[in-house]
Amino acid sequence: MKRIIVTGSQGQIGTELVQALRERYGSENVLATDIREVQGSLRETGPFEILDCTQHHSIMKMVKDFKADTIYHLAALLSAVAEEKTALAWDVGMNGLFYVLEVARETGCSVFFPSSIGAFGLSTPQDKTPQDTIQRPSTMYGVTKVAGELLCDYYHKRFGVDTRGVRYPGIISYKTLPGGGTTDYAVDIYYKAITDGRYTCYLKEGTHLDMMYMPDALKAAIDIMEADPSRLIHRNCFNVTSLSVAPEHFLSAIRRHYPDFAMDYKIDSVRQSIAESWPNSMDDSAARDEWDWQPSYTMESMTIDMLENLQKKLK
Ligand code: AKB
Repeated sequence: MKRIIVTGSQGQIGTELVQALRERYGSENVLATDIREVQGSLRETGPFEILDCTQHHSIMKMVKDFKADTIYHLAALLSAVAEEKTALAWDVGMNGLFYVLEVARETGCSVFFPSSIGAFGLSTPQDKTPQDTIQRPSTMYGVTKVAGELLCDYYHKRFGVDTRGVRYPGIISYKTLPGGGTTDYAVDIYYKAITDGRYTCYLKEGTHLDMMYMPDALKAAIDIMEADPSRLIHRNCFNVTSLSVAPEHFLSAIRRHYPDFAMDYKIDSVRQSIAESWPNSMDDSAARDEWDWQPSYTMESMTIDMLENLQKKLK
């Protein structure tokens, strides 16, 4: 059975990935870690430790004490907040990953690293963005993601570390809120549909971005780490996507269930320019070919599930 450490476990993906990993591999085999103390389900359902992943010795001690063989390294700042806190974004995004890879090299751990659509930039082809293409991002988040992809490839080729990863699109979930991303509107809109019946969107109508429902994002993280390595040509940073959507598509999908739901726009120039530098839609055929990636949710099935669960949660 795998012995897994998850860093950044209180983040949007971490909170739910820890539960999914505990269900699959056994609670006692999945150590959730974060720089902040945690209460609630992460602590109640299995082991939890404070971990600052910018400290090599702390990661090494944690891996040795837990006898870990796999690290899901999720600690990072999201795109909009990384533009505010560039030094911290670099420290967590780059130094954190570097130390995780060093520990993996020394101990033989496998490493999962989540890259993002943020690893692309304005000079990238925006429609059906290929797996291998131009990557000149204009954000600190994007710089750390591209460098992270390269570093993971380097540690695999140079030292044989089993590094794997995906490029996530915006992720939508009713359980955990994202914190400071460009795609956060796609979560906020469902909350506001239930609580206020209206939403003011900070991205322009027509701004297409890739999105994915959380259960598919969790499946991608687990499936890539379980994939047969002899089939993997790319290994790190596989494009994975489910939906290519703009704000008005969420409006229509929600209106099918809440006909009076209304939306207006007040554009946030920082997040709008980040969104415009990202793909409209990614080509994820490499992931489909090399490890049988396939998302399960459509806009309609995701919207029904989000609204049903948020009704229970918020009322
Ligand atoms: C963000 O908006 O920063 C993230 C991402 C797409 O990487 N959700």
